[in-house]
Amino acid sequence: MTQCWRVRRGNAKPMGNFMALHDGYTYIVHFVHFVQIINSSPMNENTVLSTIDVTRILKVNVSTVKRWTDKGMLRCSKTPGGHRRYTQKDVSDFSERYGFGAGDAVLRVAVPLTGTAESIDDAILSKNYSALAGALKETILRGSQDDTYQFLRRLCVNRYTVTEVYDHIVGGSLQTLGTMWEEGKLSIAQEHIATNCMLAALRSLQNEIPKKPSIHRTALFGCFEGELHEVGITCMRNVLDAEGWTTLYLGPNLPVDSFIQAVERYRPHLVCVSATTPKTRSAFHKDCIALHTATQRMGAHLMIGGSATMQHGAGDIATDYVPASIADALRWIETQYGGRMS
Ligand code: B12
Repeated sequence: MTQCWRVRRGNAKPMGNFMALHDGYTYIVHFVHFVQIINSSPMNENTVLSTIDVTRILKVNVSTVKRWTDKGMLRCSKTPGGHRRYTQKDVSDFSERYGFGAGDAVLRVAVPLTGTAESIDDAILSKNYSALAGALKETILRGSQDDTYQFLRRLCVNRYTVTEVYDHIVGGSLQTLGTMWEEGKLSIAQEHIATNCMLAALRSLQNEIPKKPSIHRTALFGCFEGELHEVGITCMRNVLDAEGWTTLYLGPNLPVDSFIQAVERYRPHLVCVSATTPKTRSAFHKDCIALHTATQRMGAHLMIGGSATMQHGAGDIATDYVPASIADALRWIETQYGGRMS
């Protein structure tokens, strides 16, 4: 079990079993063990902690604490015998500065990070997206949904924004996977296991993320007929869901007539499509025109993302916007609908 404490201006407040990620507060997620330390001893910011105490609070090993200390990231004093001593304030300053929420139930990544000697903790602190994407790729290839979920959750606990996670780390890991498949280093079965693992983890993560109150806007998400690449719209759906939108997920492989019927029935404010491998350029443009006409008629906006938009001429596509990324889409949505996206 975990406890989450919300901290602002020195005022800590328990938040229940999970963290809220979107409201600009600093969250420090503690194991019950740490909560017990706090509860059992009268602790204040000058309370002196040993290296072992700090490893328990931050949920990292002794060598990581020593490395951070030696790099000057984590302040400490030394006893006459040369032992490191920390105050509670040293640890909370470190957490605050580096966004390292005490490692709540975190994944201990068993695989080495590809192409780098850095540990996963260092990669998180230094925002080394490619190392993190490499480690995430190894995790999904092992097919463990829980490890994948814990990996993504850990990034969120450490205050990675959803756009960083989706655009750089999730996107980067699957891109490398695609290259491996293209080079014949992966079987189709392995690729399917890995992608399904990612999709399942993204859904689990979404169930945990606190949602903003409803803003009474609806968005539809889908892919045209024959299109199976759905990770892009899954990410976008997660983001808008957390922002208080009502989201309806139509999924991959949807005939355009059914898409249009859904627009007429649910009257969304926004329709999001992901396109990666359309059957033909002309079929793709035909679907875009049909859907765009329908969304315009219903007063909705249409957004079409995915790599096909680059290959098939972003400027020629019948749509209101072609986002280059989730981050770009959020900026556009802010300009269209107002509000501030997290
Ligand atoms: C997973 C995967 C599959 C899975 C998809 C499963 C699923 N449920 O989604 C399966 C196994 C089904 C599959 C099948 C195929 N695939 Co495939 N696949 C991939 C892979 C490895 C990852 C795609 C992915 O999910 N990326 C991660 C997401 C997050 O990235 P993304 O889609 O680009 O989205 C990002 C942005 O573009 C944007 N975005 C995307 N959409 C949207 C929408 C909105 C509204 C917004 C705001 C933003 C947005 O936000 C995202 C985050 O930044 C890629 C490799 C790669 N380089 O991408 C190949 C890849 C896309 N596949 C490829 C191919 C060739 C195929 C097949 C034709 C293989 C075959 N011969 O059968 C089939 C076609 C299936 C079909 N009819 O659609 C090629 C495409 C090459 C090309 N452009 O022509 C790639 C690039 C692999 C390669 N290197 O050759 N594939």
